[in-house]
Amino acid sequence: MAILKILQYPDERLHKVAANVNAVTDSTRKLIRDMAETMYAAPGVGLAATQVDVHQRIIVVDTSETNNNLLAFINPEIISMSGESDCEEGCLSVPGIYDKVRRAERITVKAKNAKGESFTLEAAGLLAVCIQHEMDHLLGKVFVEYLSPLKQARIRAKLKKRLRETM
Ligand code: K1U
Ligand code: ZN
Repeated sequence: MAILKILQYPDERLHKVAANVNAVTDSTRKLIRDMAETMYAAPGVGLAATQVDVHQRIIVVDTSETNNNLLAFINPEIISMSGESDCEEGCLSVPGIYDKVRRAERITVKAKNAKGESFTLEAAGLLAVCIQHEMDHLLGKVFVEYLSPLKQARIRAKLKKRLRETM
C-alpha cells in the first residue's frame, strides 16, 4: 500500500471533472486501498480520487469512531435526497479551514463496490455530509466554493502565503 500526495487548494487540478470507471479491475482495487491508507494517515473521514490527482469517479469514506467501516463508492450517484442540515466541514485539500455548508440531511446513494457489485446505501448525518462533500470533489468542486467570495479570497491568500513559507 502507499500514502498518496493530496493536492492542496488552490491547485487547478482540484477543478478537473472525474470520468466514470468503465471496469473495476485490480488497479481500481489498489487505488482504493491506497486512498484508504492515505485517508486514515491524514487523518480524515473521506477522500476523493480527484484529491490524489486521479480523475476517476471513486471515493472512500469512513465516519466510524474506530476506523473499521471503510466504504468505497465507484461511480456514485445520489438517487434521492431530503431535508437540510448546516454542518461544519473541513477538507484535507484545504488544511486548517473549517466552515458551515448547507447540504441534504439524508441521501440515498447508488454505486459499485470494490468487487464491481452495485449497491445502494441510505445515509444521514456526518456520513451523508461526507459523501456529498466527496462527490463534489469528483465534479471539481471544493467546499470553500460554497462560501462568500470574500471568504474564498481570504482562504486562497492564506493558503498561498502558507505555501510560499514552506518552499
Ligand atoms: O474530502 C476531504 O478532504 C476529507 C474531509 C471530509 C469531510 C469532513 C467533514 C465534513 C465533510 C467532509 C475530512 O476528512 S477533513 C478532516 C476531518 O474532518 C476529520 C479528521 C480527523 C478525525 C475526524 C474528522
Ligand atoms: Zn475535501
